[in-house]
Amino acid sequence: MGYTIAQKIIKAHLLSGDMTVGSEVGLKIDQTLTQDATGTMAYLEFEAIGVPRVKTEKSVAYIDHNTLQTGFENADDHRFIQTVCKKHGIYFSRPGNGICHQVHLERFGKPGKTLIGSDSHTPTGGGIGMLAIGAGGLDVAVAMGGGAYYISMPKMVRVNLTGKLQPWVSAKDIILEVLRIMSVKGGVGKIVEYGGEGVKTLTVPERATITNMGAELGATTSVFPSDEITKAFMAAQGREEDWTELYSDEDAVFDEVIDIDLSKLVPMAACPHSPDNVKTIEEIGPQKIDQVCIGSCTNSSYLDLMRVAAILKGKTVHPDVSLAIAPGSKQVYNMLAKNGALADIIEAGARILECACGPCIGMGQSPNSKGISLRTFNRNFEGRSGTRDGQIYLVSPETAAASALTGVFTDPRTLGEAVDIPLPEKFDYNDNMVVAPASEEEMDSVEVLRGPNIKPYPKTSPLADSIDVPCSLKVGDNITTDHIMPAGAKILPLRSNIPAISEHCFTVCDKDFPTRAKQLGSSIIVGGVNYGQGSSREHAALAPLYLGIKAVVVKSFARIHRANLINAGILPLTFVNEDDYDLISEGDELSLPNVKQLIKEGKDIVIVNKTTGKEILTKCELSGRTKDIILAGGLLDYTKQNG
Ligand code: MIC
Ligand code: SF4
Repeated sequence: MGYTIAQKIIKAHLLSGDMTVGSEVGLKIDQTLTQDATGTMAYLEFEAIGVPRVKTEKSVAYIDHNTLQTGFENADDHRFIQTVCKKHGIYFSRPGNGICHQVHLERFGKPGKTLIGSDSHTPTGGGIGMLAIGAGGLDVAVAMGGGAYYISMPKMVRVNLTGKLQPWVSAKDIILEVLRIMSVKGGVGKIVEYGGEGVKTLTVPERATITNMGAELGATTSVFPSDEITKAFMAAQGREEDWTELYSDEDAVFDEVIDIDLSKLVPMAACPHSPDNVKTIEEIGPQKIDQVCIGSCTNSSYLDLMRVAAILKGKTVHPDVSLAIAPGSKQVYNMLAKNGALADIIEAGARILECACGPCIGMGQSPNSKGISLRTFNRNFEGRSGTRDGQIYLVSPETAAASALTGVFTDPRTLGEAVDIPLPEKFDYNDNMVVAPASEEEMDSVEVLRGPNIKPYPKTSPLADSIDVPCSLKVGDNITTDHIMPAGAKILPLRSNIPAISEHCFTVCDKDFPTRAKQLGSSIIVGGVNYGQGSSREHAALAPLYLGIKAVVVKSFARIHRANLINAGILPLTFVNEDDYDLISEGDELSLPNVKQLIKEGKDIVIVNKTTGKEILTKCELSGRTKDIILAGGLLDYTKQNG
């Protein structure tokens, strides 16, 4: 039996486990990436582990999220990350160099290698045939120290692409179609591999749009073959020697196959407030819009912005629309500036932002109240834009630019003859904004500079014999990490200060939660299906840890968040019978007798609702390793104990 691309990479990096679906496999990690919003914590954790120099082939730290410097906090964090990188063997991509995923694809990614990143959109690297996976900061810290990264062996999904996209239909429309078919939880426990004749019609930046937004499926990752098109992209980046060919075997076995005829796709949008709430632009109709934002790690490549520039050239943005554009990297920005496309964009009236995440993470450009905003980004969760009642639609750059001109949802196919932008033979690459680490001889003399906002990792404690605590919060289905630990310009500067950021935990759902949880001392949270979808931010586990949360009981978890809870020593429990969700109300007194012993023995855990007298059966599927992590009180303690 042959192997899929992902299975081939896993096999070549297997440190433990046997690749049986659902069982735990430990992988050797070749490359890591961090960004600044998760990076400060990841490097504090790396320091706590105590390995002097990273053991990976390449580790890169990017500054791209917290770039709005309205106080000392973000600049202090950047300086901390820069100095920590210098000391410990990590490359540092300076603010202004671009969004981690875009830059990593351009400059560092290599087909066939493993990459983990403390950001859920790390699968962007799958666009060049990497096994690129989003993880919590602590997992990245462990991998930098040479430790394995563990996943539960995923099922394999093949998305078979046939035909060719019609003019004006975009890679974004392909991933929107996949989301429409599979939903935001359809990818949990799976790796999505793209294949078929249609793959040959897609450039690397287009493939990367698809693997990037594959994160919204809940998938472990997504991957494309590494072929002649990949080779051409890498050669254009001056990195042909980093290219290797990679295909799945003819007789590879997939657990699921999805067929998409590219020629049948039309421009689409993910409507508020979920990336899988997909409709065609035609179905939405010519509704009035208020804002258009073009950029983010999904759609800010040179090809994307050249198409946008061509659409805007010689025209003016509609008077009722604010158009903001953030190029994905310095390379893209520079090339647009040199070839005149930037002038076309400026001339049309766009507001040009620095190359960073910006509005995608609520760092500015929040829309007006009830504002309809078309964005080329990957997430449209409620409130994420910074405007609680903002109505965010996720669209292709072509749809975004066309609509910015007309002031209403506009199908770009109405623009007439399509623009044909070829991939450049040579990108204008220059790594002068990447700072290399100190040499082994010099590293000891580097001083790590810490600002006063940087506070240590919260206190952990080993799992108690029994837990007797109330339920402090009950939430519904599809809770995102943006609900648990909101982002935005006001809260993001607190990412290295868990006590301060905890004051915002779950405030989107219940503004009194942090105070209540603190008053209760210790408590449990109850949730529905796909709890913790979205971002990889471990703060969505560390803030609850700080607020005394001992267990989270839900119908089902999203992958990265569940791993982050385990890493933080918080018990991730699932209802054996989903209907039992109804048997716990906020405020109920709960008891988990003998929980430590039951975890040790791998048995189901009974929650006694002391308020109602009802008993609820829950389970906590743990491998030997994750069991030990939970018993130790989290991955940091476990790693310190186990070396
Ligand atoms: C996001 O897109 O939600 C983020 C911000 O990039 C997060 C990381 C974070 O919260 O810092 C992610 O995707 O993991
Ligand atoms: Fe940045 Fe947005 Fe991409 Fe997250 S999804 S890495 S916030 S651009």
